[in-house]
Formats: sequence, structure tokens, C-alpha cells
Amino acid sequence: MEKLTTNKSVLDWIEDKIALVKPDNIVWIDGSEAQIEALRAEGMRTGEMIKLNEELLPDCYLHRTAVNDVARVEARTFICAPTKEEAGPTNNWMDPAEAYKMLYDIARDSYKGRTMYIIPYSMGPVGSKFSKIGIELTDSIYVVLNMAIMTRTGKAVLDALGDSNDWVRGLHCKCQIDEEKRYICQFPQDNTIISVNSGYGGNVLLGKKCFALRIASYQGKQEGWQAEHMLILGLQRPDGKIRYICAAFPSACGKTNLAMLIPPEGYYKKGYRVWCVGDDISWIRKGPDGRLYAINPENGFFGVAPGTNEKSNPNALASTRQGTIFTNVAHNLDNNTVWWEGLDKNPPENAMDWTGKPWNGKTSDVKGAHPNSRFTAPAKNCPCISSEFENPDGVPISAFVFGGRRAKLAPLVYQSRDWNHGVFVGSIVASETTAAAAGAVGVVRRDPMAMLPFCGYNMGDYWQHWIDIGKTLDPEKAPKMFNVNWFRKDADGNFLWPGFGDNLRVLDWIIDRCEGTADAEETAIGFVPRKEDINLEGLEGVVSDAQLEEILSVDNALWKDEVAGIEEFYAKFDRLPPVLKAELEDLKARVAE
Ligand code: GTP
Ligand code: SPV
Ligand code: MN
Repeated sequence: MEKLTTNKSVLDWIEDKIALVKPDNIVWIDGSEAQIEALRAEGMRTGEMIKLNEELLPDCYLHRTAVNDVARVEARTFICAPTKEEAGPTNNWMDPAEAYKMLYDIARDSYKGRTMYIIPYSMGPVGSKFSKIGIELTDSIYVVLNMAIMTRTGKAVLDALGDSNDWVRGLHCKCQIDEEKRYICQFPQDNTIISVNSGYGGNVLLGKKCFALRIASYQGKQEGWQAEHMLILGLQRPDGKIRYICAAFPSACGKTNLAMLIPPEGYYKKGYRVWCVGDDISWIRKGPDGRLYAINPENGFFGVAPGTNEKSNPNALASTRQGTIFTNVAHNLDNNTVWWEGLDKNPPENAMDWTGKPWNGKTSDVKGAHPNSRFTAPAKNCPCISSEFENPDGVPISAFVFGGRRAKLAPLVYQSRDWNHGVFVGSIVASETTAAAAGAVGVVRRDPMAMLPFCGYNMGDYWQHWIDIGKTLDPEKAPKMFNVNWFRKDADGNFLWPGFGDNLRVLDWIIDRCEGTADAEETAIGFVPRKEDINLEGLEGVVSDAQLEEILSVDNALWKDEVAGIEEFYAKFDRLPPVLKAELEDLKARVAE
């Protein structure tokens, strides 16, 4: 097949990898619909893809991963910086030379009998000053089809690259999906990613977490911008103005849901709307007017399926009705569609579970869909996609919001006193673990800025980068910083806050605070709304005044324990910014009052 570029750095690198993995065939992904259609057909032939009901779900496919390969593997993910110190205390580290040797030994000859797909892709609109280019080599049709949804792929990307050497190298080898030899390795200094023995999303769609967060966070540190695990939404209020919010929550903690929120009825009627710019990743840099601007580098949504339904997130559901790949959900054999827990109250009886075994949703006591089953849907399908989605200059950010799953402690919302205090608030995010990563679920751990698994360098330096960005901003123009918690529970384990669409009530207060039009009470941890500042209209019988008071309460005694936990966490960092140490001392003094 004809090569799609004459770029020497690209051709040399590919030659080298061909010699290593020895594919039978080589296919350049050109970005044409005809080629994608042919690959879908090929995927059906090999059994990788199951075509779903063309009438009900046009151009949609089901894929099942190996049962040992259903989530990101943080324990097997490495930052291969020259020194362990550069990777920092929160990342696994491997010496680059050792890592290359080990990975090349695993990858050697692994494409024999297989095809090498060469995927040129752009993170961000092709040609935007925010955007970056990558090339992923893969032996998986599933990866090609997903990348074609999640990124901008094809010849146009190589044309935009021209002769440049500024692109991220990505090698993915399925090998035998051996979990003992599974490694996801980032080499930030070399702009290189190597992923072996997996076929699951975050491990193998190399443009996403590996590039757009781990490599890009490092690039951002060098070049003066930021790559964050943040959704971007535009909140339109009755005055017609749209203000943009970036929010960082850990994996499976509500980014996709918040990004596509539908306002409660009363708000909707008044003219409130939420427009989705992105649901997972933000690339952020200062604009000519001194404000921070963000783009979403992705082109689709790789969303959590379970819990997505007509009520919780109709926009996400609508996004999956066409051109979507479903991974590890249940297969309804009666009408050749898909099902997952929380879709509706009518599970199929004649079905296959996510592992491909016969499954009766009415009688079975095992789940039909894996808790981390996902949909890969084109962003353009989303009914509330922002008109700014393709804007190469991004959108101006009014607020940064951090959050996590905390059954206790963190109030529904609070605002930081200033930028540095906001960085502190982001740095102390803690959240219960979810099914998005292999390992125990429901264990509270620190996940600073929701970047614990995704920061490509020393987290201490990353915090310093946040502080340094703040120094360049006029405080009047800097985004205000907040923390939210949709997941507070009562003594019986019930959520105290209805969440989903009703989170708009909190966003409304956040924007009011940014505009200086809402009140708050100053507490030890920051500014918290008084109960009359959150509008409960329409929530009668759902959230009582007493409940609202409870979820807005700040218990200094509990926060004293939290301070001890933060001290323990911070103690791991040789490179803790003095500013954060001072913020911690300040919090300690305030909760002791
Ligand atoms: P990643 O794609 O892994 O980064 O996840 P995400 O942050 O986009 O999370 P997502 O929006 O997919 O939500 C994950 C889970 O949290 C789903 O099961 C949702 O139903 C649930 N969830 C989302 N928002 C809320 C909320 O406001 N309240 C409650 N109780 N649950 C929520
Ligand atoms: C996450 O885990 O934060 C995801 C899914 O968004 S994955 O692409 O697998 O990382
Ligand atoms: Mn994510």
C-alpha cells in the first residue's frame, strides 16, 4: 500500500517497528469512510465486531474484550522518565533502557500472521494551535475503529504534520492478552508510548489517557500549558450568556453526566441550557486576552454504559444511537440490540452477558454488562454538543471544579479563597475507587485533580506548575476554583443529593460566585453556600431543608482527621511546593479554632 507521507521521522520510525514486530500486511488509515466500512466488515469476519440491528442502532457494533482485560491497569502502567525522581512518588517507574528492552522482547515478531494498521491522528481540531499529532501502530481492528471515533484520523493529519518531528509515537501490540506481560509504558522525554498485551480502551486507545494526559501533561509543563482530566461544559443562563466550566472528577465519578446535563424542568423553562464541549480531557492555555481557554482534544465519548438511561443522561444515550461501538455490555438476542444495568427495568431474557455466555436478565443473579462496560460514540451525535466544539481557539474558562466520591466529609460544594488555595483544594481530592481501573472498588484514596493515574511526571512538580500558571494570571481573569461532592450519604447509605440534572443548581451558584452575585459563608475549608443560596424549587419531598443543611455542613472535628490524612499524603513528596505546605498549615489552624 502507498505510504501516506514522505515525513522521514515518521517513515524511519515505522520501518524500525515493522522490523521488530514483523506484520504480514500493512494498512495506512486514510480517514475515508470506505476504509472504515471495509474494516468493520473485516472485524465481523474475524469475530472482533458483532453488527447490531441496523434499523434500531445503525452502524453500531458490539465488542467483547478478554475477561481478564476490562479496565485500566494502574499497577502495570509506568512512567519511564530518566530518573525515578522525575516520575515522582505516585507513579510506577521503570528505567527507559530497561523498559525498551523488556517491551521490545515482548513485541518482537508479535504481528506475525497479523496486519499492522498505521493510524495518524490529531488530538484537537486539525491545525489548531492547541492540537498535537500522534501515530499509533496497532494490530487491532477494534482499536482502529475506536480511534476513528475518538480522534481525527487520516491523511489530513499527516498533511498538517508535514516534515515536522513533533509527533507522539505509539506502538500497541495485542500479543496474547497475557495479563502477566501487560505493560502500559509512557516515555515522556521521547514522546513515546508502548502498550502490550491488552485490548481494553484506556490501555490501548493511545491518544486518550496515554497521550492526551500522561504525555501531554509533561509537554504542558515544558511548554507552559495544561492537560487535565476535565470535562468542559457551557452553562447558558436566561440572559443568553454562556459561561464555561472545566471539572475534574476521578474515573467513573460523573464527568460525562455533568457535561451533558439537562436542567431541571423549572430551570429549563427559564432558559437554562448545558452545552457539552468535552466529557473527559481538557487542554488549557492562556489566550490573547489573558484568560484561560480550553479545548477538548477528543472527537468522541468513551463513556461508562451502566447507569446511563433516558432519565440520568438522555444526551449520552442519544449519542449512542448511531455509529457507536459498545464494549462488554449485554447482547439482547431477540432484537440484536444491547443492554446494561440501569438502562431500563426490562432486562432481556434471551441474551448473552458481557462474556458471551447465555444470560437471562430476569432470572440471573450475575450482571449482564461489566460495571466498566463502555460506549464509544461520535461527539457529533450529542444533541447538546456545543457550537464551540470545533473552535480551534477553545472556550474561555470561568471556573475550575474539582470533586470526588466521598460518602462523608466533603460538602456539596465549596469555593476556594483564591487560586493557590484552589490548587490546594484540587491537590487534596480524595475519592472512592471505581471499576474504571482494575482492583478494589470503594476504597477512599487521594486522587489529586483526578490526575493520580494520569500525571506523566512528578506530582509535586505538577502542583508547582498549577501555582506557576496562577502567577501569570490577573486574579480578575483567573478562573475561580470550587470543589463538589455529589456522593454524600446518610447513615443508611442513601445518597443525600439527587445529583444528575439537579447538579445544575450547584453550577448556578458557582457561576453566581464567579460573577459576584451570590452569597456564601466562610468556613474553615472555604466559602460554602448558606442553605438559602441553593435553590430547591421543584425538589420538594426529595431534599428537605434539613438534608440540604446536612450536606452543606462542615464538621471541623472530621476535618481534623482529614488534615492528618493530608499530612500523611504530602509526606510522600520531596518536591511538595512550599505554597501547598503553607495552605495545609493554614487549614490545620482554621479547623483547630
Ligand atoms: P470516566 O469516563 O471513567 O472518566 O467517568 P466519568 O467521570 O465520565 O463518569 P460518568 O459520568 O460516566 O459516571 C459514572 C457513574 O457515576 C455512573 O454510573 C453514573 O450513573 C454515576 N453518576 C454520575 N453523576 C452522578 C450524580 O450526580 N449522582 C450520583 N449518585 N451518581 C452519579
Ligand atoms: C477513565 O478511566 O478515566 C476513562 C476510561 O475515561 S479509560 O479510557 O479507560 O481511561
Ligand atoms: Mn476519564
